[in-house]
Amino acid sequence: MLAHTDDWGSNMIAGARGHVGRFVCLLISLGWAVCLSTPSNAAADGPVLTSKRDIVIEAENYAAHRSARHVWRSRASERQSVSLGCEGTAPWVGRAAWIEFGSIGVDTPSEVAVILRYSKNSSGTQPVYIYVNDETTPRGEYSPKGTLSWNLFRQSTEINLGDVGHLNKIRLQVKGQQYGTIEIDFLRIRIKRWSVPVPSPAPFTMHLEGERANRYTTGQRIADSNASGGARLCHIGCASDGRAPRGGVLYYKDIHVTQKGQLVTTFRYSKNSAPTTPVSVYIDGQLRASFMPTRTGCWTGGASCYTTTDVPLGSVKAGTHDLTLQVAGQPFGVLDLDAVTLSLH
Ligand SMILES: [Ca+2]
Repeated sequence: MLAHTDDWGSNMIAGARGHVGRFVCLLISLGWAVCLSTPSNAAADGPVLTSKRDIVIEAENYAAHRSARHVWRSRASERQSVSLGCEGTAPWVGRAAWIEFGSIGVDTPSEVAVILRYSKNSSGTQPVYIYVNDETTPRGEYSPKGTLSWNLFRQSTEINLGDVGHLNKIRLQVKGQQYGTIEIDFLRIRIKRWSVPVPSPAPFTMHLEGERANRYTTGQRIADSNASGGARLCHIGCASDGRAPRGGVLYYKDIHVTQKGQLVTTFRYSKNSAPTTPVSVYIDGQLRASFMPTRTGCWTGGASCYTTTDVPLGSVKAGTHDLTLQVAGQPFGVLDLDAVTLSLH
């Protein structure tokens, strides 16, 4: 059993090195202990943070190491700790060492800290450096205090590691000294600020092809390789031969606006008639704006025949709306409409 039964409120998690079967025990308020066995192959997946509670990993469950020395200690959690910083036998010469914990599995941006349970019975205050993921600069360091015996353990203060986009690995590293720098019993990872990103609603935008009006009483569909969707609605405001004025409406339905906001329509059109006749723009049957299309100099013949005009329509609620354009008649037409883009601002 690898978890700490005294770590109330902690995620009690085995490390990534793996053992044959493991148990996760939860103490509940009536004093019952509920133990769940997990398959041995689950250990290979490593701990997964599922709440704001701490992750505790036994030091001896490191995923990788250099010159780490496993030690049996009666007062250590699971009676095991890991010595860092020396090697061999007496006189225990100093040696650089590290242990790394992998597959920690914090995948949201968070501010994290670690707390070490450790012992130290060597001189000085040589620090332990703490690295995150594969970073080459330590995020934190901690100078262990003497505990009079390697078998007397204490907890460090909280060592803040700052913000991380994700947390997959933590490495504890020492330069090494005679008798060793530190023995680590376990590592506690604390999520100080749990930054679950709140997805902001996608900005609303909707593209309508002018020629795909659900209903229109003026205008004719015509193909044009320079038009959006390969076509536009021409002869809006005149007869099909382009001469006699003939007003009418264009109607677009099922405009699903995702949130409340200021709606702006952007019209793409061509125009080679006098700018004398405006376009009235309605939302849900209510007149919202009127704009005078700009003369572009040609109805068709290239992309330069088209221009765009932004027309603010005021506030709309989230929900389904419809858009109506209305023009009076004008010789040669008021505009050839290619597309309408709706957006919220
Ligand atoms: Ca079009």
